[in-house]
Order: sequence, then structure tokens, then C-alpha cells
Amino acid sequence: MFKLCGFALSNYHNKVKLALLEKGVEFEEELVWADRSAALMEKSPLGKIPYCETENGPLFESQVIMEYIEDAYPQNPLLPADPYQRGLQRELITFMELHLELVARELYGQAFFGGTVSDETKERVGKLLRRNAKAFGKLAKFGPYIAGDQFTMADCAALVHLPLVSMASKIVYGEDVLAEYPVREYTRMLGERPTVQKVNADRKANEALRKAMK
Ligand SMILES: N[C@@H](CCC(=O)N[C@@H](CS)C(=O)NCC(=O)O)C(=O)O
Repeated sequence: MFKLCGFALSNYHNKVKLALLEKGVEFEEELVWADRSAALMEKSPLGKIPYCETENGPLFESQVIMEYIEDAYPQNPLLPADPYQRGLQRELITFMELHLELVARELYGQAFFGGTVSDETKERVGKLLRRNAKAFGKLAKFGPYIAGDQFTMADCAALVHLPLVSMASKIVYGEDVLAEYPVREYTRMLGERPTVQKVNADRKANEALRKAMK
């Protein structure tokens, strides 16, 4: 059976988990911390989670896993049939991950883990984030879903990444770089889906577990 490995506090882990739940794919989940252990590095050479176990072997990188799931389990598709429309979904996902989440990630140490970020980093990241957030408006629809009137793979990504980008920028700059977009309303709307409720409940349980381990 397909196995998703990682921990439920991770946005990338939760993106994949939401896709599995939305598609109704039967899967197992194994708790794996990003602990740089030899066992983890064997499956995911950069020591990142999530990775997955398929009947043919492991795969890492969440978007690769998403595409694998879509190919291997065609039920309840999360991508449209038309090749250009599929391209647009992937464009939006790549944009959110490369140009919003990965940029904002440099702030997470200060925003969420009690660290500090240098002034140089703050300035560089702030400039990039503001520029990229403006360009995001050309792609995102919030209509009501991120790419239009259907729930798609891009929503699995948007739901886990956008709130983090908002929160991190608000904490570090006192300004939410996504303030012009209805991220809160969007998150609330998706929060009505049982699949999202399951992902959120598991994330809270994982947070409690991590606190208890400290
Ligand atoms: N591009 C990767 C990003 C995954 C990622 O950054 N995972 C984080 C947890 S949210 C991680 O494993 N961090 C530990 C590390 O980088 O050492 C993906 O899409 O799977």
C-alpha cells in the first residue's frame, strides 16, 4: 500500500496528505522526523520530508509525489483533462512554492522557532516577497478556489502554504505580504471540508507530540 512518510506539522507533508484524502486513495502514514538519520537520508538524500514508499520504491519531493499519485490513482482527478489547463495548475503550484513559500521560509526561524533573522536577510526577503506577492495576483483566482471554480491540486498547495507566508511576514515585518488577497476567507472555506479537518486535527496532535518531546 502507498505509504506517506513525514510529520503532520509540515506544510509539504500535508499538501500530499490532502491530495490522498481528496482522491480517496488508501494509504498508510509513517511518522518520520527530519532528523538527518541514515535511514531518512537513504530514502530522501537531502534529509527532507515528505517522502513516500510506492510498490516500486521510494520517491521524494512533494510535487513529484503529487504527480505520481495523480498518475497511479486516476480516481477523483485533481488536475483538469486539458493539457493547457493542467499546465496552468502546475504553474500556479510552482509559483506558490518557489516564489512565495520558499522565499518566506527564510523567515520561519524568527517567525516560528524563536530564532532571529539578520537585517540583510529581512530586507532581501521582504523585497522579493512584496514583488512576488504582487505577481501572484495575475495567477490566483480565489474563485472561490485558488485556480477557479473547481477544487484542484493547486488548492492542496495553496491551503498549506499561503497561511504560512501570511503569518511569517506579519510576524517579522508587521505586514502581511498577502493582505490584498482573501487568504483567511479561503482558508475558512476549505476548512469546512472533512479532508482539511482531518489534516488540521493531525497537525495539532503532531504539534502537541513535538512539545511533549522537548
Ligand atoms: N521541496 C521539498 C521541501 C520539503 C521541505 O522543506 N520539508 C521540510 C519540512 S516542511 C524539511 O524536511 N525540512 C528539514 C530539512 O530541510 O532539513 C518538497 O516539496 O518536498
